Amino acid sequence: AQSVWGYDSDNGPERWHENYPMAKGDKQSPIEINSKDVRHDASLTPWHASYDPGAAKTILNNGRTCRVVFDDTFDRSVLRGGPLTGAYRLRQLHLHWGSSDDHGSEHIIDGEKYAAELHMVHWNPKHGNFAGALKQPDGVAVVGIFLKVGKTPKAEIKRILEEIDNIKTKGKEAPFQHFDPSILFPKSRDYWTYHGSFTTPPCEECITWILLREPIEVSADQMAKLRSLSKNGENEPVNPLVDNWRPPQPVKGRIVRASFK
Ligand code: GRE
Ligand code: ZN
Repeated sequence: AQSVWGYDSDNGPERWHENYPMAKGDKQSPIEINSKDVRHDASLTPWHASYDPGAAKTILNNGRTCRVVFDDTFDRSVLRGGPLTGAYRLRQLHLHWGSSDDHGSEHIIDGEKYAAELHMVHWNPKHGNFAGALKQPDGVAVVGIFLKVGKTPKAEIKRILEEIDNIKTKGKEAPFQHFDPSILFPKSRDYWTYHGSFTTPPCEECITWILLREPIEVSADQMAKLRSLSKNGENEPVNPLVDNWRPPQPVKGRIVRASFK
């Protein structure tokens, strides 16, 4: 079996199950969503995020993604409503992206792949801590936001991209404070929801996905900036960090619900 998982042919998604058998489970993510198979659910209420800009701590490159980490030691930045019961605490956000603008998202909507997908990861404090939440079906809630290259780029993502030069290589970390990630939300709160998993090993099946229908726009330059991150450590040969997405997994009878008609 491969020593460390990644996205290359020798350690990529097709081989994750060798070390992480859950990767072949019945509730894996991402999935392909087809509007014709989605069930509108009028009982799905709106979701609300109440984020404290003071909870943002650091930004880092772990060689597989770029992640912003938040203080989750108390209920300071929380997500509630929608398909969720109770308040879930924001722990981190990160992105998945491609090597060109025509692919990079993990979820696929009616055949459409977006240039990137942003994941805001929250956990249910009734399970005590994050590790405990990963073992529970209602342990984690992820808001997924699609990024699309367009003419009216969202200025708010600049804050994250500005830091990229400071975390170019694997293992680099920089302070990232006073940031309210709700500035990244699109106008519409419409969403799809289903039960699935982490899209990275061990692929625990503990996630209530809340995927936002409206993508946010970024510029081609902004996407290029994201692709300038490296998988390699400092003073190692350059290996661009791109195509850190998992392909769609079997739906296996799961129903995707929509908050909108
Ligand atoms: C990831 O590592 O990509 C990830 C998480 C948590 C939830 C979803 C997800 O770390 O894709
Ligand atoms: Zn993710």
